[in-house]
Amino acid sequence: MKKISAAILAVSLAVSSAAALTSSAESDDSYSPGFYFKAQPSEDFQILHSGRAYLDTSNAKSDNPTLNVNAYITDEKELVGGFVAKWSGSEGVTLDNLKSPKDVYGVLPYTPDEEYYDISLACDTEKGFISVNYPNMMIFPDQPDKKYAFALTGEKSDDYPFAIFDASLEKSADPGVYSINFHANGSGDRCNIIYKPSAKEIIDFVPTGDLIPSLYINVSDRALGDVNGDGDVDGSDSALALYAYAHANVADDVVDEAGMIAGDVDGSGDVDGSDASLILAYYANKATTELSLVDFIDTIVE
Ligand SMILES: [Ca+2]
Ligand SMILES: [Ca+2]
Repeated sequence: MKKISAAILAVSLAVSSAAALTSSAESDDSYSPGFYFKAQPSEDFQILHSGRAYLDTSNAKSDNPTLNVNAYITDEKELVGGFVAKWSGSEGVTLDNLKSPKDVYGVLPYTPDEEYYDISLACDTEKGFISVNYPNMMIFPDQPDKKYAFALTGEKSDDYPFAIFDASLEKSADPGVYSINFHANGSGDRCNIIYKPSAKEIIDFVPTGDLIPSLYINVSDRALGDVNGDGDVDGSDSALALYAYAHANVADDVVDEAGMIAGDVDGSGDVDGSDASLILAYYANKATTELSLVDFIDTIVE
């Protein structure tokens, strides 16, 4: 907790030092930077077309299946000069093994002036709480030649995670949808981005909603697409997915939670006609393709 408090204090100091601080509510500037997660496929996790992760607990190799996740900032105009990102896992998700990009890749993603760089990363594994602070770099007005805004030095932000961490579940986890969520509410317990739309203006922005999408982890006790859990992915699974979609209010006794999770093969968050079609198309091509269901879907869905 000590590190987290230090991170909060650092940003408070940065904000109060800013010469011309404007709150986002008072500004008509419409720039909206945010954060997002991307999960990496691994032995126990598949990554669905939507970016959701999928875990089949019956086939997990580890007692604590572990998902490697990267956190990124969306900053298309490259105006951001500092931020605090905070997130936690839903019940059953343990966050751990937090690293900076320098730990992993040997470089920092934003490199205007490493001299001032003192990022802090804190992980409270008990509470499943992570806080990452890239301190405001725009607080040195006596050095106008310096470029204080972060500079993305790559072609796209996906090349540059600002933090890397693990999210693990128990192999015995109940089927359901788990998640990792950025903090949007509460003073001192929320995400915060400081950016500079013009030479004289600094904006303290709190990203919410679509600007900080959660990462979802779909957990089932059967393989993706095996809606009825008989060990195969075939036409009956497609039919069952379509039935569940058409009878959304009465399907619970026909398709259980694990089946509904397995049926959301594109990871949209729902089982619908698209999932039924994809399962059927995969089944029809099964004899002639070596692709997994996930890879097959990636080849035919935009
Ligand atoms: Ca089946
Ligand atoms: Ca779906």
